[in-house]
Amino acid sequence: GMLADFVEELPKVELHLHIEGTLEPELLIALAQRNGVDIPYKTIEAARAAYQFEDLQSFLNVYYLGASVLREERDFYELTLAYMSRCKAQQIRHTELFFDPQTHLANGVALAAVMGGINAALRDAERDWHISSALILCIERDRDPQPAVALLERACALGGIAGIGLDSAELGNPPEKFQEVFKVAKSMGLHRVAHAGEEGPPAYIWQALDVLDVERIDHGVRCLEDPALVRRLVDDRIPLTVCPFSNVALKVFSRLSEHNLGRLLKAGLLATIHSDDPAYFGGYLSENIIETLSDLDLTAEDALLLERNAVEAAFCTDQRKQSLL
Ligand code: ES4
Ligand code: ZN
Repeated sequence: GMLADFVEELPKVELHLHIEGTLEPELLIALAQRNGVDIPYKTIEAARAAYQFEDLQSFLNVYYLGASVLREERDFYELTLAYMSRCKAQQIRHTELFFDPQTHLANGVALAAVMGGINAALRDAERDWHISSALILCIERDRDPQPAVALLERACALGGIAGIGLDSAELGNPPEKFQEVFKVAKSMGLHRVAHAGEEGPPAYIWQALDVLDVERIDHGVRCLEDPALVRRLVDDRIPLTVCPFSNVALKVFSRLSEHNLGRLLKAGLLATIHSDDPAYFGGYLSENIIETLSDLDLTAEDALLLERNAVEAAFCTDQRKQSLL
């Protein structure tokens, strides 16, 4: 339809994307074979059939299993270049990628292999397709916070890190556990974001703001439960990187037409739409925007507002922002 055409052609910005969550079943099966990693699915169809989730934890189990086929630097290069080629096809001009180094280190993969592969693909996509990017190192909140500072310092020494994030199982793992590594990140001049208010309560969003000093909240959809928090987010123009397909797949909302994005925008919040783990949740950025706007009776005007919000929320230079508008 007309709205779909408009959104597909619109220059777009992705701000909430886990690179490991772009591992499509085809590449998953191919890498499992190439690297001799035993995974419970033998076919592409069996892998897709396993992508049915009850909540965040049931998803994470499948996601970390998938990530275990990534072993060599070229695996990370191929994964990232395949994603950047999707960006080219979807008119995504700037993308900010999360990665989960602790998972790969636990799998015995060197940090230099992970970052070397990702950074080389980002460089090639910038050179060949003029897609700008930023790489955000995610700390996994369901692991021990203690080794995080040394990891961050090692990653920064390798180059290409724009910011720090906080992801994985939210409930029972409040942001305040990660105060030290976020403080070090700020002192190093890094950007700071955290997943909060996806499954967790508004108190976790407050902590992300007040203890971790984050510049954006990833998800944040539960903020509407706390009017004082909404005032804070509106007054400080804190972006919320909302991922509608993810929220439905993980049963944060029962269906897309029940999503609260329309209410977030009406409250004056700086909400944006993103794709989170598109290989697992059924679509990339264009599909997320088109289906969400359509199911919530939003318009092309709203699509423009969402993309202007995303440009404002992006971690790139003002000059690059001008060229994205
Ligand atoms: C994630 Cl949807 C989501 N939430 C938290 N952590 C994650 N890591 C990858 N996807
Ligand atoms: Zn996420």
